[in-house]
Amino acid sequence: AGSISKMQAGLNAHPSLGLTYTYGTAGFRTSADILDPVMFRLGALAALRSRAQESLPAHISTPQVDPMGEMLQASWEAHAVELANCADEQVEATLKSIAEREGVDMTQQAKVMVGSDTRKSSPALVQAVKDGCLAVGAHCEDFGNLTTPQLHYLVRAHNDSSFGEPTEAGYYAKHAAAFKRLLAHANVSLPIKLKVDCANGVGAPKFAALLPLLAGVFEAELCNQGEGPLNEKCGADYVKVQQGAPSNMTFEGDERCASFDGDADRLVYYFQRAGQFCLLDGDRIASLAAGYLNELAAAAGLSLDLGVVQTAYANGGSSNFLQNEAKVPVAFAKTGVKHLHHKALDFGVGVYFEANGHGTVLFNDKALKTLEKAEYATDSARQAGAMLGDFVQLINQTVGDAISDLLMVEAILALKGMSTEQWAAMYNDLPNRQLKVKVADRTVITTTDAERICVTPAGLQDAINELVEQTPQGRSFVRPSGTEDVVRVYAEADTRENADKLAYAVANKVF
Ligand code: 16G
Repeated sequence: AGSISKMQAGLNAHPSLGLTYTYGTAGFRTSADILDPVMFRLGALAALRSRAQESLPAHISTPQVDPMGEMLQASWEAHAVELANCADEQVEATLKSIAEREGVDMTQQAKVMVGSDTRKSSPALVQAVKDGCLAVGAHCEDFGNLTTPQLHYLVRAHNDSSFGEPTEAGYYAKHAAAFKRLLAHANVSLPIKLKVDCANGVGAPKFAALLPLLAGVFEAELCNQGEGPLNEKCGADYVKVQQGAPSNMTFEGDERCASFDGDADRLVYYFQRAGQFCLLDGDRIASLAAGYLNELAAAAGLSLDLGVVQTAYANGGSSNFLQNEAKVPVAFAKTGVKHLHHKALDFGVGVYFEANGHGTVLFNDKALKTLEKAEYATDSARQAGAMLGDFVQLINQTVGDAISDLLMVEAILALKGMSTEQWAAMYNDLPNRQLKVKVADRTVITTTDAERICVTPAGLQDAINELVEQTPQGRSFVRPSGTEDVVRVYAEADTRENADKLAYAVANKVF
């Protein structure tokens, strides 16, 4: 009876608004004003998820996360939708039914870890999650403000002590130590200096908290630290889509700059070349990382089976470079981190990045065993092997992490003695254009082959093929967005003019 009254109290405090919620890419994506009942129910669901994994904590931010710090399993996404949309009177029965279907023992202990960002809406949403946990008798630990990847790290470290200390301080210590061990091998003048646009998000205070641990080795000047609205005219997405600098940031010459996005899971770089803005996106980060980690593996005499996972948005220039020049296998996955992450685990070392700057590098069990058991013939091979081990520590393998990815890029550039200009010269991007098209029902568009081919409506792919054939180095695809009510169009070609022309012609076929 006690738990029933707690549930009822929770439902009274977080009543249904009678709305229908859909689960987009990795989360319920809608206005914070209407998320209160959803977060209450997700708190209860996360407790069940935790129980399903024998008391391993699960965590919640709007994207839900599994106990090993990875994205929520697909079957549980369906449970989340069912629970978010049932009537208040049905919440308890729905939870019971999900528990039965998943074979969850409701008497098991449960723990939920929750983090939030700097937005005004956060405290109320966190309270709703806590009440949801309380309603089903689960323990909820509130970590306060965190970047999304920090929360993934904490969940993983909590469940796997070999991963790191399960505290925020542990996150900083682990990454700073690995970075400094790597930098000890670099022949560059220190400290390395960088300007970082923090998108007015939670990345600002969190990155600032790391910097003292890197004193003397690395310095960053932070902009957009929260004085304006989140992601407004700043942040990784703005910079990538506008192909221009964020506001409130000035830079000169070849000064190297980076942008996080609002929750610090995306990273892009940029600088100026002869007064021209020059973007280094997720494809560039993947190419840099894949090339260098392959060099280290070769120097260590190890075969680690490294590959890169890209999405349809990867610039053709990068895919060509990787496959034909760097001789790295490239696999393609659908947009959305969980698809790339999954595919990356097929490789020993799976480098996955979306062009928008979201990604990481995964070392699978086989690769980790190879590293652990390696016997080295020479000191330099041993050193290369140790450095690979340091990259395993430096890279947040739970999910793309702007802070950890930034340190990885800086370490590689320093170790290679490579300038920003040289990094940008690895290959040339094909000019490209992205458009969004509003249609009555975007679900009529379905795709296959990692979203590169359109299956329905009939005839659309033929029309795209025809336009692409008329365009030198042309490539184009359309897909329904997973986060907005639009259809997205991508086109690339030999010139900016041709890329624009192709994109608009394809967009016209979508109507
Ligand atoms: C989400 C995805 C991101 C993807 C984007 C595409 C996660 C954690 N995030 O933000 O990876 O690039 O959606 O959005 O998976 P779209 O479907 O609207 O183009």
